[in-house]
This record gives sequence, structure tokens and C-alpha cells, in this order.
Amino acid sequence: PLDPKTLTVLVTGATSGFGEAIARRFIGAGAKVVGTGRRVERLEKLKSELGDAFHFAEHDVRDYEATVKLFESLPEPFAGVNVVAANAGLALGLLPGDQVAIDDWHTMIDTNVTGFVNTVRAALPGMVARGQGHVFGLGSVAGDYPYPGGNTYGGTKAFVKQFCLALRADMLGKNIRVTNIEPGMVETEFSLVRFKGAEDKASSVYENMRGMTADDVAETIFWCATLPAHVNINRLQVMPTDQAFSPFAVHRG
Ligand code: NDP
Ligand code: 8X3
Repeated sequence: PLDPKTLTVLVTGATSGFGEAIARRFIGAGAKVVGTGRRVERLEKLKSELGDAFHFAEHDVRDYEATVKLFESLPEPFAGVNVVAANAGLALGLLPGDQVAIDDWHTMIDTNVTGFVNTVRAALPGMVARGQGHVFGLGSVAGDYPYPGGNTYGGTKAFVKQFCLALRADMLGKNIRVTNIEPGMVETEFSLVRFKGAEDKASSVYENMRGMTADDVAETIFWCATLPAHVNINRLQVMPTDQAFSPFAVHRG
């Protein structure tokens, strides 16, 4: 397997959920990690926990110029990023398409699609020049299976999946791996964000079932990243044991 001590990981959205767990998992195994996000006070707190192996930057993935500068201005020990977890993302609301606020749709597209490609585009030249890299997209089961109210969120995650597969084709022969991670229900701040701070609504999503944890997702990413360099996991769909599929809905008029 690949030695995690040789890895420098940049993870977007390290202020919460998967991103925070990814930072802890890789640093725990001896890697260096750059964590980004908008809530800088959370990054400062993580820095005080994780120490010298962690570098952070306040950053909004929707800003491409800032993303390019972020990579260009990394201090020397963190400059050779060879794993990028393009993780920052969000769902907003669960309303049907005729009722949803257009701003919510735009924010999801700006973050999960534009912000995602911004991160990948800014990361790739360095990895290609150094002849080694691994790009992780954070897709979702929502990009594979439709559900009511999933509309734009599911659309953005289907984009992440197809983009990752096509990027594999672009990167053939360059020793750059690309993996789309497609989780089901994981209890993080995801539902709190989706329901705009409504704690009861958010916690009821995970009520009386065993959801996955952010650590479970971090572990799958760590596994993919430390497999021998000749192995590429293209897509990895991972669900809680307590989540599965439903039959098609039928309207009988
Ligand atoms: P959280 O809400 O816990 O974390 C989301 C992270 O994204 C935060 O760190 C947040 O940082 C960051 N973020 C959001 N918008 C921006 C932005 N404009 N610029 C920079 N960072 C941003 O959710 P999760 O950890 O659960 O979600 C992580 C990813 O996994 C998302 O892409 C989500 O869609 C996906 N996912 C989640 C699942 C789940 O059930 N939890 C299942 C499948 C996929 P900040 O607000 O500080 O900027
Ligand atoms: C998050 C999982 O099922 O809430 O991507 O869309 S789900």
C-alpha cells in the first residue's frame, strides 16, 4: 500500500462533517493536511488540536481566483498536494421543483458544481507536473437515485460522478487517480444546513436508524488513497445497513 506519510491532502470543507474527519484520519496516519472552509474559527480550533501537520486557509470554493491563489500560496511543507478531497458542498431544502427558491438552486450549483470544478482545476496542474495525484469527488447516492425534493442537489451530484469518470479518461497515463465517493445517509451538519438550522427536522432524518458517521466516510477515502498506486477505485457507493431502496412511486388518478 501507499505510505500515508508521503501524502499531502487538501480537503475543502474541513470545518465540519466529512472534511473534519478526513483531516483527522490522514493526520492520525502521518499525512500532512490542508483544510479549508469559510468558518475560520473552526479551522483555528482544528489547528490547535491537530498541530504542525495541519495548515488551514479561509476559503470559499465558489471563488476561482482565490482557489488558484490558495494552491500557489501554500507554505513549503504543504506545497506538494498529492490528494485533493473536493468535499465542500451542501443541499438546501427538500421542496418540489415548482416551489423551491431559485436562490437555493443557484447556491447548490455554485458550490457543488462550480466550486467543485474550481478546486479540481486549480489542483490538477501541480499534480500532473509532479507526476502523482489522487482526486476525490464527493458525490452521493442522490446522484445515482432520484428522490422527491432531490432535484438540483441530485443533479449536482450526478455531475460530480460523470465529471470524475471523464477526468479518469483525461488523466490516463499521468499517474493521477480519480475516485467518486457516493455515500448515503451520514449524520453530519448536512441536514441542519439543508433545513436551514431547524434542529428537530434535521435530527429526525437519522431517528431510530443507524446512520453512517463522518469517520466511516473518512475511512473509505483513506482506504482508496492508500491502495497501491496501480489501483484506482472509480466509484464507491456506501450506504448505512439501515438504508436501502424503494419501489417506483405510481400515481393512480
Ligand atoms: P457538513 O454540512 O457537515 O459540511 C459541509 C462542509 O462544506 C463544511 O465544512 C462547509 O464549510 C463546506 N462548505 C459549504 N459551502 C462552502 C463554500 N462555499 N466554500 C467552502 N466550503 C464550503 O456536510 P457533510 O460533511 O455531510 O458534507 C460534505 C460533502 O459530502 C458535501 O459535498 C455533501 O453534499 C456530501 N454528502 C453528504 C452526505 C450526508 O449524508 N452527510 C451524503 C453524501 C454526500 P463552511 O460552511 O465553513 O464554509
Ligand atoms: C446526501 C444523502 O440521501 O440525503 O447526499 O441525498 S441524501
